[in-house]
Amino acid sequence: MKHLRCNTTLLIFGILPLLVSGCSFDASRLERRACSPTRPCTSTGETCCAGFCVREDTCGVDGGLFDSVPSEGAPDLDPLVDPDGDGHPSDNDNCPNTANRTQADTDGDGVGDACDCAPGDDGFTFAVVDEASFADPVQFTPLDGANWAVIDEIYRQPESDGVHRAEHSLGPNKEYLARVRFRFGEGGDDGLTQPSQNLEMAGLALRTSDTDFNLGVGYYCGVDFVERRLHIGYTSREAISHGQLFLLSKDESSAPGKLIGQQLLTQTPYTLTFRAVNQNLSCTLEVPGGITYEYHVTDSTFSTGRFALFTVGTSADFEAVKVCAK
Ligand SMILES: [Ca+2]
Ligand SMILES: [Ca+2]
Ligand SMILES: [Ca+2]
Repeated sequence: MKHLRCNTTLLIFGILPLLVSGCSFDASRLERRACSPTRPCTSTGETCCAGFCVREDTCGVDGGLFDSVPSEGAPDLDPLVDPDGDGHPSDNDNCPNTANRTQADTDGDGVGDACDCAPGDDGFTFAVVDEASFADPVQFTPLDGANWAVIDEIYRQPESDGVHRAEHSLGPNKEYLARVRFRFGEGGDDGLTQPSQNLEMAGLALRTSDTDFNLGVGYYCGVDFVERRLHIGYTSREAISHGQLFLLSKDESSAPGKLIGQQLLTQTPYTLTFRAVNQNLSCTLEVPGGITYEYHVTDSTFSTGRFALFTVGTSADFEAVKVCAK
């Protein structure tokens, strides 16, 4: 295997100094598929470069993956000892099944960023699904039957009309952090309001009951495409009975939602995080370009029963879903 030596560089990543050898650091590259002489790359145009599958034209090129991973301290090991091929034996690897040569662990909880459900929050572990189990209907229930589909690890709601949810049961009275990347698709009739006032909303919900399967009681963290608002609100049984499924907030002062200072676009990736810690709930939207909008409420009676992806009056794609608990 070809080796290229780069100068050792000290980078600051969050508050932790991170020692890497190379010309740049790009965390996303460290999650690429590992390879070895006994486990070659299978995709057309890829080659095994310093233990990772990369495009042939980037191997050894400045800024390519090869330059971003340390060669020192990361020897080729027996695949039985180091199945992810990152140079760290599984017994001493903070993410044994994903190649992460730097062993970056931003929150210092002993679980490497590469397989930490919430890399920036100490103590959260996967509560519901990882990407591999996300498509498992036993673990994740599409309430709308065939209306939900999993295609290339993207959870897709193709129906633009009505309200749609896909849910998973959670234990009560824990702290949760849910994160998803989503894209709005075509808008339609929400089935709740006058056609001229149609909502087009997508987001995450934490419901207060694990038993009232068909009642949407609980909190939602959603983005209103038409009004360009970030909402965190509460849907009560009373609200449902009055047809106000996604319009009321338990904290009335938060009812208008937070105005998003730019036009929202279809087929554009937005990242949404719904965090419930110490009965403080926050909803955070990250838009391309790094701008973040956040909204939060406090509820001393908060508890959870189910997690849901939801859409109202719009089709949408959800991907990279993580639901974490502690
Ligand atoms: Ca390893
Ligand atoms: Ca690893
Ligand atoms: Ca960690």
